[in-house]
Amino acid sequence: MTFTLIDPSTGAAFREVHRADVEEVDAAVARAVVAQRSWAALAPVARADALRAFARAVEEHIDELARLEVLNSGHPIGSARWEASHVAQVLNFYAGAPERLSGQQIPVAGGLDVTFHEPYGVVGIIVPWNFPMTIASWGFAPALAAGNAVVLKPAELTPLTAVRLGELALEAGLPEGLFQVITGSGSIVGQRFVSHPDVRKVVFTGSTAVGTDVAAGCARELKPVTLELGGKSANIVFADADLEKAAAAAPGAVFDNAGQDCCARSRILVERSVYDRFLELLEPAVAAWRVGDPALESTEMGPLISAAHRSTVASFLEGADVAFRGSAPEGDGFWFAPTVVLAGREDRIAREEVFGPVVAVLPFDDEADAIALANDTAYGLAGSIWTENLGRAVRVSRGVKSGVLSVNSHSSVRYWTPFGGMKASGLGRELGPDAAEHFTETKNVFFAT
Ligand code: TAP
Repeated sequence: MTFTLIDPSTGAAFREVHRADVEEVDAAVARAVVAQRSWAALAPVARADALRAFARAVEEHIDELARLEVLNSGHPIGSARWEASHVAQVLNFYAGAPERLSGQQIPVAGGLDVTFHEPYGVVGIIVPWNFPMTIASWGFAPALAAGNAVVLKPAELTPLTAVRLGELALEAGLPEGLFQVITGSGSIVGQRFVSHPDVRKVVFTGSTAVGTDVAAGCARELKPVTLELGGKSANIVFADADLEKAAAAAPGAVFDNAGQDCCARSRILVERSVYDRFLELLEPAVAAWRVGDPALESTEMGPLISAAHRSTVASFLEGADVAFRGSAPEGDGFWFAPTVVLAGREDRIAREEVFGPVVAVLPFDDEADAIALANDTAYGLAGSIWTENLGRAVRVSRGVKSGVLSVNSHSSVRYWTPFGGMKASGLGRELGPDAAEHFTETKNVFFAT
């Protein structure tokens, strides 16, 4: 059985990929169990060296990985190169972890009490199609560093870079079976990660609906799960902000990766007194956003991932009050012009994740109203606050229930700082200094003397 890959910028089929069945998953997990035992027994420095070698192999193939992502996912080449180098940086960062995963020595009477960070064993990682390489690395790099083996399931739409990373791991000298990439469907391969007794932890990134099912399945198996789910993040612009700067930055915050970004600031909340002025500034910034051939260095936004997804995104514009739109190529490919909608608080576009290049603009009255409006969705992943008032920046950033916020910036992801969502946006944190520890269980041993 195979599935067909489509180039989203042309709509043309270009490759068949193997679809694994349950028996193949079970065989991969069995290999992973064996590989993990030897990997965990290695000296920490040997695991660190192996991860650095893997990082070097990725660095040497940045252009190749980036071009695969352009073809498979329609990402602009500049972004795709950043993504590939980010994978190498994540590997290098967590290569520092094996030698730092220290336990504690706790004072007790009559003996010695020590804690150990034990790896889970085999970790199953399920990733979506929007950032196939980077999101996979947020799971596999710290999981491997902590002494686990990894089975990784890429999305059916975008498996190519993950498959290549699996080959590069072997070429770099990682043991056979330690890091395996299994292509196939979520309902077969993903579900088997959830139900397989030897997969001892699951990391799931994707939609809130599927994540909830995955979490329920893991609960039945008493299996820990990290969930990175959807978002409806707010970009809050106060009247005292540098409006030119805020308006110039707003398109990048929502149209990056054609809006197919869990952190997309897909709601712009603007203080009522500067609402009209902000829209005047936003319009030319949206018009200037360069949408087109992802293979060109100058392109800022490529196509959507599929025809089906384009229909879903378009459905959000039915009955919507469109203020203005940018441009997009005509013809084949899943193109969609960046779109700015004026929305009411109860509108579907103001509450549900679009996962496309559509942003809803809403006015607010004061600081308390801004916080209430920002929190008025099921989600809580990211967000931005634009103000020149430091006290307000502190108050609002403490008041907004999101896992990742930035002030006078839209930055969300740095591999050395924690990342993850509140409410329906997820459970647990990836990245940052503690991520490797999240792939371990604490064991306590008391030695009587
Ligand atoms: P999903 O449809 O949820 O798919 C995500 C992954 O789960 C895919 O690999 C999919 O496999 C697999 N899957 C599907 N059904 C499954 C099941 N029953 N059991 C186990 N695995 C299953 O999401 P998507 O459409 O690919 O991605 C978009 C969503 O991901 C958005 O909501 C976005 O916000 C969210 N996202 C969140 C983050 C973070 S870090 N919070 C980052 C990126 C994306 P198939 O390929 O077979 O469908």
